[in-house]
Amino acid sequence: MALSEKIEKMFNEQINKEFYSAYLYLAMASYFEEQNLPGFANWMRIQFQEEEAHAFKFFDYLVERSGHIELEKIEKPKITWKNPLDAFNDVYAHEQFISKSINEIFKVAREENDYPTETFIHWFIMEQVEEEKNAKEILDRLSMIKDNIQPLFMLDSELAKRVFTP
Ligand code: OFO
Repeated sequence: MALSEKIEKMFNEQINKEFYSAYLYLAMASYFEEQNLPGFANWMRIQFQEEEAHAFKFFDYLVERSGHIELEKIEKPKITWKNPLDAFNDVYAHEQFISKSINEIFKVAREENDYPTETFIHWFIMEQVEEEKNAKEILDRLSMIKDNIQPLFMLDSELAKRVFTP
């Protein structure tokens, strides 16, 4: 079964969105480095790697289904934030946006009876549950921390332990 033009277009757009996500988190990594919060920066660097891996999953699927890949320009991300809370508000909002985009692919795959695509996208649906949960947990903790330096540094040390698990 050939991939429909609609699905092919959505996958190409999703590759771009995943690379944009990677770029956004890399921008946040540099912001946190400048704030002397290396743990937060580490968390963002790992997030960058995860997003790149996501983009490649879509890329490889297009290759497997003999789809045409068209790489578009990656938008320049925002480069500064008011504080860590502001940055994580953006992370959470961005992940919600990505979840909507993934769900839309699932919906179209269903409408088109494209079972392989529907199956492929299951992994991403659950990954987005994880992505939103991770962002929300840190966001909630930052909301409680407010301007208290000590707990902020404690959270920074925790985030320094994150490792990349593809
Ligand atoms: Fe690719 O999950 Fe975040 O954006």
